[in-house]
Amino acid sequence: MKRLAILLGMLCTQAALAGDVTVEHAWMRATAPGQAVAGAFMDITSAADAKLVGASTPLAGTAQLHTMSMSQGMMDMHEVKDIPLPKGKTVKLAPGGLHVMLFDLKQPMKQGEVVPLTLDIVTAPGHHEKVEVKVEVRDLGGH
Ligand SMILES: [Cu+2]
Repeated sequence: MKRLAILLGMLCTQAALAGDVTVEHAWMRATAPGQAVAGAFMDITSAADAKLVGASTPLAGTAQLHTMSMSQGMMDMHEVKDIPLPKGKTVKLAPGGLHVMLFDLKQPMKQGEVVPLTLDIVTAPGHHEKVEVKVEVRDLGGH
């Protein structure tokens, strides 16, 4: 009986960890030959207050967290050190706003391909959680 209780406790812990962060609608645009930089977009929902602090993919040299804002009538893009994920709220990374910027793309990204992206999310002080995301490459026509 005691053994069963321990086992159930372990299962519950694992389910809670795996269900902490949900990522949906991850996508990026197809890239032109020679294009080395592209943004990736997605909807992230965390069950607890957390923050996205980084991302990586084997298909790009580096990835940064970016935001866009209007500055003196121009769209200005710059790096942010983290993206807050308030409990239960869906944070949208979308064109014209927050995004994951991929640099030094190792190959052109074609429509229908899937780019594996690992998100580094801090769910509690000092506790990092890796979330694997499949980024769908879409061709929206025109560059
Ligand atoms: Cu950017």
